[in-house]
Amino acid sequence: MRPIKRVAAIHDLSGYGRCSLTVALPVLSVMGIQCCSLPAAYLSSHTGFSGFTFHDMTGEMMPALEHWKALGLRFDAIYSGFLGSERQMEIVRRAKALFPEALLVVDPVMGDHGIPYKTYTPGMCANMAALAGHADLIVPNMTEAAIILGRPYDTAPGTEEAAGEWLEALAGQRRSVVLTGLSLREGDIGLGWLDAPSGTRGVIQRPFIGQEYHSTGDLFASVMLGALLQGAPLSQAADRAARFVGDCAGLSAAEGTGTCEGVRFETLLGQLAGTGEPLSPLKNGEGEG
Ligand code: PXL
Repeated sequence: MRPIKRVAAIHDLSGYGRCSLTVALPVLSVMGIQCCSLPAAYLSSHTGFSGFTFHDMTGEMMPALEHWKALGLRFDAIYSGFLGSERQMEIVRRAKALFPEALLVVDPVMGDHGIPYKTYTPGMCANMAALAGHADLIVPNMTEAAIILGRPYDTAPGTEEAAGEWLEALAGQRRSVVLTGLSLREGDIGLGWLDAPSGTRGVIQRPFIGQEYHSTGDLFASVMLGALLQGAPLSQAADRAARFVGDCAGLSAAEGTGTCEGVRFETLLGQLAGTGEPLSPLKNGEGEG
């Protein structure tokens, strides 16, 4: 039996609001991937709601990573998202040093619509941009791409050619990039992708559902990573994730879900299941390895 794929997921845990670990855990699990969680902070809700509580977990992070190392764990990917402090960005880099075999996937969560999230200071944004520079794959939205590149948000690309230039700039010489929130035509939304190992790039556009929901980037990145670890090439993994997010947004719009609550993915999770290897019965004495 193929050993289970394993991800170290370093994001916040927000009790309410469908983002970060509360998305990554169910998505990766249903796709047959073990999601080992390293909560960077506990929030009662994501920062889009007023009055949220915030408990920093920085002190737990290196000891947890060292414990995983002592247990002899290996990771197929280290997957980071929303982080709570500059120090945590350094910890993600140290995680990669501890587990060099892992693909470093950085969703450089910093903001949306040209505005940083409430807890993100300029120093944190600079450190996140530096962390992105060490990643194997980054998944910025337009706001985050503009911050990383030091370009004004209102110069974000609206043509395939301009998107290609942003992708090349974000990729540097070695990084793969999926740039979300790319709209090439009125009524469409999608992404641009650049696969560094093959040197290929392209765009994907889908009809815009008409409502923007909170934290769809977290759902997108988690599904895409799951598909990548199942063996899909980057373009197919991104397409799968875009379709799933689109389906969840469509359901949310039909059900009247509040945009701050994130998209209703729970009842559609089954769409993601069963695409890994066929299950084989466990033989006596066979463990996880
Ligand atoms: O979806 C990104 C995200 C993740 N985690 C927290 C957030 C946000 C966006 O606002 O507030 C806590």
